[in-house]
Amino acid sequence: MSPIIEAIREAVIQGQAAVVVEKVQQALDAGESAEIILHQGLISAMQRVGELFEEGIAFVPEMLIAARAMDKALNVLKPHLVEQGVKPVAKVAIGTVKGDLHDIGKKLVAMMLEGSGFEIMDLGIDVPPDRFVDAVREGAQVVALSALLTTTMPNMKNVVEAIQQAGLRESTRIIIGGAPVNQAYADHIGADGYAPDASSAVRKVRELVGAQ
Ligand code: B12
Repeated sequence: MSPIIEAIREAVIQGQAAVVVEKVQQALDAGESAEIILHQGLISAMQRVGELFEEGIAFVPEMLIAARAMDKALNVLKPHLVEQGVKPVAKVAIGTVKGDLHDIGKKLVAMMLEGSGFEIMDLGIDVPPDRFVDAVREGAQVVALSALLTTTMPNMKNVVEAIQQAGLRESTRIIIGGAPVNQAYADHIGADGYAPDASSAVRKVRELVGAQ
């Protein structure tokens, strides 16, 4: 790993947002690829923060300040990660399910979808099933659900059921993602698809709506 990427990773772990933003800009100016900065710098740092939390070395405030630093860095990276000026392919309503406050993975998926030509309705975090139903009524053809906690995964099933009960299931494609879920869980709750990360999410959503 190059020294600048290592410095970005370390600064995210330490939650030093201003340093992270400065170093990300420096890395971009030096010709480093946005994907490498994202994966080896930012995402790898968040994985480490998760491990430190499991080991009882980091606590919720440390996770929070690391997340803030990553969020600021994503804003700098965004124009470099996404293609600009693509025509909308379909409308996607994305949100983190009820009870779950994890924002970053969902935001990254939204950003990559937007850059690939999808129109995004970002419903935010802690989103109740009815809000997703409303979004479908407002024109979303795809519903994308994120959950990072094993305790909130079952709320994805509630969203699938709410869309079904509203009589909108046939016209809606539902994709799920987030660290604790997988394809088997998607099949189990009757979702149409699963993707493990933001770039495969774009491929999967394209496939679901029949786009090239
Ligand atoms: C940052 C963080 C927080 C921050 C979140 C801040 C924010 N603004 O998001 C705060 C401090 C709020 C937090 C709180 C808690 N957290 Co937390 N958190 C994390 C941490 C360290 C990083 C998450 C992250 O941002 N990762 C980086 C992003 C880019 O990755 P990602 O979210 O996985 O997303 C990618 C994929 O999963 C996928 N994806 C995600 N969503 C979607 C959606 C779709 C549709 C698709 C297709 C794909 C997709 O694509 C993304 C991009 O590649 C993780 C550890 C970890 N390794 O994940 C713990 C972790 C998720 N948290 C955990 C816990 C336990 C908690 C708390 C319960 C702690 C507590 N005691 O209070 C609370 C719960 C609060 C709540 N109700 O939600 C546990 C969950 C354990 C479990 N199995 O349930 C983890 C795994 C830590 C650990 N190792 O124990 N947390």
